[in-house]
Amino acid sequence: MPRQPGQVRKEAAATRPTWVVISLSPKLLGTTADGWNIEPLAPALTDNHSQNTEHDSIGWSDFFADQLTPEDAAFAPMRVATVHRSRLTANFDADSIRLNLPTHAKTTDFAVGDWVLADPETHILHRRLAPRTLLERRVEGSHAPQLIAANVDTLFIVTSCNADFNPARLERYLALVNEAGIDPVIVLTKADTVADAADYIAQAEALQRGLVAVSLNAKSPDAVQTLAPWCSPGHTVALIGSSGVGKSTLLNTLVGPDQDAPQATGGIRETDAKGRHTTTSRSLHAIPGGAWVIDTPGMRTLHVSDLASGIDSLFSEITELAPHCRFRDCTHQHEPGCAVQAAIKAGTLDAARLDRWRKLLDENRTNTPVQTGARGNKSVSTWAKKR
Ligand SMILES: Nc1nc2c(ncn2[C@@H]2O[C@H](COP(=O)(O)OP(=O)(O)OP(=O)(O)O)[C@@H](O)[C@H]2O)c(=O)[nH]1
Ligand SMILES: [Mg+2]
Ligand SMILES: [Zn+2]
Repeated sequence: MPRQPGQVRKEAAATRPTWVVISLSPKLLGTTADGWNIEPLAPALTDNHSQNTEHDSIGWSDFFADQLTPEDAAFAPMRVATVHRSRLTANFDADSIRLNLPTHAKTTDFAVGDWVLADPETHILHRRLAPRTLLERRVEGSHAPQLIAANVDTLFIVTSCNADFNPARLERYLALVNEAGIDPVIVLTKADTVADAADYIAQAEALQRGLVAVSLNAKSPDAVQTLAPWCSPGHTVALIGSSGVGKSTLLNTLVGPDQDAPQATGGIRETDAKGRHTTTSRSLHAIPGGAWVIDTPGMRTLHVSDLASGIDSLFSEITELAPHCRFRDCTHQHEPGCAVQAAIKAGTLDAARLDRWRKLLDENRTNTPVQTGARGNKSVSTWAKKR
């Protein structure tokens, strides 16, 4: 079988725990009086595989097992590895397979990282399991949001210690990631090109309360150690950021030197550090140690829409001051008794950050569809979450 983009190397995958998929294959699944129960099957598996019988070791958990019904008996869970216009591939039984879509299904309804049920022989897709987390973004001119990645535990927002570093753009990514309920980490690549990355780390960590930023050389094997706290077995991380920041370089380092199909990487323009959009599709990869990593194409624009709560938590130091303003509808511009302006005067809040907060909120308000309720009440749409 020709190797698909994003395919997990069979040898590498074979070293990974895959028992959950095996344990849920129809041969081993059974209905008990009280419904599905995969637990009793685990001991049988331990005969062949004495370790790694933990159900979450490949990212599978009770969250997905609880969605199975007796009607799903003939199907096996598989994890979507790549999504293309007309085809999907998935990891199943330590192999990469092409999923056959039923006529009504569209590839755009699936995200890399999704768990799906499919026939283990024909690979005909049966259904998608509801994801635990879903990163999606609104694309201008399209009603449906674009699905970026599913079932991600940590989002590595990747930027470089060079002209790519831009607090306002990082804030946009953070708002998106917050809204999806995923933990963000800022990963500063190209630390080897600067004398000291400490200033970049400090600037990045100031963007959100509790935010962690790390710096590394994406080409160096040391990067594996730096990112290890987020790459424990069964965990899924995704790399997002603009083109040329080193997402695919980092992915190759995390997968290690033995892979036969490394991700392509490309140079950047000297003048402004912009990349060439080398990666064109999202893909899921197994890495030694048992985590999964999703590589994504560099984003050109990040349209801010329907991210009100993500923006609120991003700028929590401002939103927490607002109730202390004298007027409930204070715009924090010229009103007397404004707690936000007082914080700026006292030097505890950065005026540039207030400015960026206002711009992001305005943009979000302009782009978020407003729905008219049953009694004519206007409410902000939560279209993305209602699908
Ligand atoms: N010196 C140095 N170069 C790096 C580092 N990370 C990436 N590069 C280089 O930066 C360029 C772009 O790297 P890619 O991995 O292709 O970037 P990308 O983020 O995947 O880009 P797209 O696929 O276009 O989104 C390549 O020439 C890499 O060798 C790093 O930490 N240090
Ligand atoms: Mg790339
Ligand atoms: Zn105010």
